[in-house]
Amino acid sequence: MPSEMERCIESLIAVLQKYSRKDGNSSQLSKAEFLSFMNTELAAFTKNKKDPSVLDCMMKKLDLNCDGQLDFQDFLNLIGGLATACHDSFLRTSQKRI
Ligand SMILES: [Ca+2]
Repeated sequence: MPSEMERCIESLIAVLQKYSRKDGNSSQLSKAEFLSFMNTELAAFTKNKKDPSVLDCMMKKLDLNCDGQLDFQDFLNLIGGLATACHDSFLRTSQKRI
């Protein structure tokens, strides 16, 4: 039986692959795949962003080697940043309760 952490890692890989296989390089997200991923998997985040250029900016910032594709490390940087923001928000909420 995989541990909870091992299942989380498997999930990260599975989600990336689900979107990265749609076109071009099957292990990297093109811009279209990135938009599909964000609008499906992180819809709660994207629907608050009324300016569509926010996702363009995110893609450019994440694409460190500027090849128009997001590899697994770029993807982890995105998830890490969002997870950090969620964690900070969780800490702020729990501190208010004390
Ligand atoms: Ca791809």
